[in-house]
Amino acid sequence: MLGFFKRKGLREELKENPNQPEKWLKLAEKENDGEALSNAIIYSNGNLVTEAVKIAKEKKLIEETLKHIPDSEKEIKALFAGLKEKENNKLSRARNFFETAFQSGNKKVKFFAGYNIAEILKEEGLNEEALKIVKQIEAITPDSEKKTLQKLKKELEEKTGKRKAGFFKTFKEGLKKTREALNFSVFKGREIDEELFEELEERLILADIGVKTSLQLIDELRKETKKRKLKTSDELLEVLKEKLKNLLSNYAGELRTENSPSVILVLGVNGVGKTTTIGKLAKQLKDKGKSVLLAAADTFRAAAIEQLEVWAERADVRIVKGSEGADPASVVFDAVQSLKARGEDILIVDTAGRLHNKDRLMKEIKKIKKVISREIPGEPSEILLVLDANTGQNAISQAKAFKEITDVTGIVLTKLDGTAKGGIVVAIASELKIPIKYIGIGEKIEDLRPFNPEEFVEELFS
Ligand SMILES: Nc1nc2c(ncn2[C@@H]2O[C@H](COP(=O)(O)OP(=O)(O)O)[C@@H](O)[C@H]2O)c(=O)[nH]1
Ligand SMILES: [Mg+2]
Repeated sequence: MLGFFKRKGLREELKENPNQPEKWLKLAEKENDGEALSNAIIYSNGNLVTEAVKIAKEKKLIEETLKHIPDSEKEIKALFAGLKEKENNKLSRARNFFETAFQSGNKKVKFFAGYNIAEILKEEGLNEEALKIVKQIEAITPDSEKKTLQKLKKELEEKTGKRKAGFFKTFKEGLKKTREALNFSVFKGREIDEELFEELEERLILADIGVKTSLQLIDELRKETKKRKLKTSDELLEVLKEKLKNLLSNYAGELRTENSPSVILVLGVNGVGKTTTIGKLAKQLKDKGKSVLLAAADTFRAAAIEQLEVWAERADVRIVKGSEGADPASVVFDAVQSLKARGEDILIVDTAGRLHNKDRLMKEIKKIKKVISREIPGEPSEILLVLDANTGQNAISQAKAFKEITDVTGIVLTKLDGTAKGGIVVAIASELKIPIKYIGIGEKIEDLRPFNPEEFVEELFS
């Protein structure tokens, strides 16, 4: 009896005061009511679409809901029309509808449309295309759907050969320690107060985002809280996420390799991961169809030359080397000649970064650059500085020292997998203003990844 009155009560209440999307949802779920479900979506401006899609599993309810969504809500209507056609197994019609819904400005509608497109493409064996869509919607995945999307992504990566089952380290694993250090989850579901700001500030500093940048971020968050009248920590975290993405996307960039031939000069102190990075990069460029040559211009130690030889073999590319103690610039000269003679695309130069003798290093780099630009005008097109994320704030000092020696076109940040100091990425962007081009998250060839700020920030908060 009581249940009956209650239910009746809810419907009555909504008649009088319809702008209560959560209650419409409740009613829809209880009574399998398409009109209520449509109201839940419309009154929430599409924000309850995640919950609505879950409820609308049966064909009949999907059809009922579809009838009640007004035509003016073009994308939401298309989403449900797509669900209906998919249910009827009319996949190409469904896909057309989802494509329309995919244009929605509402992230949740866009996500579900994209997810369904990816599923249909997979069904049709178009795995590459499906993976492309998955990557497009990754950054807008609602929390509740993250696992599902990652599962689909993994499957597609395995199908397209981008991942050998259970072998590659995922990006998620690579950033595990930093994510744990930041541990943003403890800030969820709280009120915004002074204590929250202080804890958050401390957390940012601990993750090596840098004192200056952390203070700046917190300051901006305080202002935004007032301006946007933020109430909960969850809203605040969303704003922080936005800020980090904006900050980082100003300092991300792709490797320039359009010129043929082009030369990439790789700098950095001993042990940061130069040779390893060069090996990984050589393999990746080769897989893209480029012909690659390596120059072993770190002639300081015989072991360094041997190590590059091992990588050349692994990546199946040629190497030019001198003997231990040879003049690095003369090795580079030989390599450039060889590159030109064979008409190869890209030369990557490994160097010895003995920063303790700055004058000597400066002269050495200057000489190498001169040899290159004399033989191939306009080159080197990239001067990459490799930094080890484990060294935290020290990496910033190293970068500053190298900037005084030569111009740097991009940064490779290695060993993010072994450190909780991944926040250094943010410090690099905000303090050095040099684009981060790659990050290293392990020792294997596949563990060098182009730096993607969206993906990076999402991982930190996941
Ligand atoms: N875990 C991890 N180790 C790395 C990464 N990059 C390089 N290393 C390791 O760091 C060590 C030094 O690398 P190496 O390339 O010889 O540094 P170089 O002296 O700058 O040439 C090696 O043991 C590499 O395997 C990375 O992204 N993650
Ligand atoms: Mg080396």
